[in-house]
Parts: sequence; structure tokens; C-alpha cells
Amino acid sequence: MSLAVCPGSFDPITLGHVDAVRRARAMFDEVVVAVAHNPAKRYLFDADERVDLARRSLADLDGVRVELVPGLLARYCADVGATAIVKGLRGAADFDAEHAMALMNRHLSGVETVFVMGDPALAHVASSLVKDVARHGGDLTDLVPPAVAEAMRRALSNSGE
Ligand code: COD
Repeated sequence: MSLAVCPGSFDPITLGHVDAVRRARAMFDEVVVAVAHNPAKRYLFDADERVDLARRSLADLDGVRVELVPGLLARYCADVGATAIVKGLRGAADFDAEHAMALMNRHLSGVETVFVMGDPALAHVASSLVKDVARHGGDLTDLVPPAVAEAMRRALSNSGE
């Protein structure tokens, strides 16, 4: 049984993430979407909310589950016997950011990272940009699943942003 781990912040999960998870599932028997922590980012949603939104957005995908992964991703991958980490790429900027992480994860646990090219129609979709669109009252259709759009509007109105 092959197992892929798709890690990310998912703050929040977007249609670009969903596309990458679908592509991972087409190659591996089972996929764990690992909601992890990136210290470089300030999050809109706490970890439990990010997990909940990811679960609701991926509920129709068989063989895919969502887990909160505190601590080192490489340790989690070794613990669960992951076949590979799978990351989506939008372009060269993503590759530059991912290259060192892939080498570090391999150094720490021996796990390889497999990259999938995302749908070019979603290449502009990033959680940070989507949050900016939401803050300014823009249309979130075609960017995030409907439950995520609703949660973003609520979170931003509660935070007064
Ligand atoms: N199309 C295709 N792929 C996409 C799209 C899109 N439209 N949008 C995003 N993606 C991809 C990104 O390229 C990335 O590969 C993945 O989806 C997740 O993106 P984000 O932005 O949600 O997540 P990041 O980049 O903040 O995730 C960083 C991690 C949380 C994975 C990293 O910090 C980590 O592994 N943290 C755990 C602690 C650890 O082990 N640290 C050492 C790392 S070497």
C-alpha cells in the first residue's frame, strides 16, 4: 500500500490545494493531507479550523484523510511509513521554496518529495492572495470551496479586518 503525505499550512485550503491532492491520490493508494506549521506565516485560522476546513473540502475524495501534524514533518513521515511527500508546484518560485525543504526532509528521514504541476488555470491561487481578495470583499468563487469562502467571511468580520 503506497502512502503519500501532502503537507501544507492550508490557511485556508484552496481549489489549488484540492487539485494537488487529487493528483497525488491518482498516483498513491492513500493520501494524508498533513496540516502542519510554517513559522514564517501568521495564520488567519487556528490549526483545528484549518483541519476542519480541509476535511470538509476533501470529504468526497476516497482514500484521502486529513491529520494535524505538529512538529517535524520528516518525523511524521517516518512514523507512518510514508512512500513520498507530494507537493504541488505553480511555477519556478514554488520550486525555489520547495527545493531546500525536499532536501532537508530527505536528509532527516530518507523520504523523497514528488512534485506535481498544478492546473495552470489555478496557478494564481494562493492562500495569501485569496485572503487578500476576501479582506477587500472580492468574489471567492473558483478560488476556494464554498465552505471555506463562508468561513473566511465570518473570520474576517469577527476579527474586524
Ligand atoms: N497549485 C498547485 N499547488 C499549490 C497551489 C496551487 N494553486 N497552491 C499551493 N500549492 C502547494 C504549494 O506549492 C505547497 O507545496 C503546498 O501546496 C502547501 O502550500 P501552503 O502555502 O498551504 O503551505 P506552506 O508552504 O506554508 O507549507 C510549509 C510546510 C507547513 C509544509 C513546512 O513549513 C513544514 O513542513 N512544516 C512542518 C515543520 C517542519 O518539518 N519543518 C522543516 C521543513 S523542511
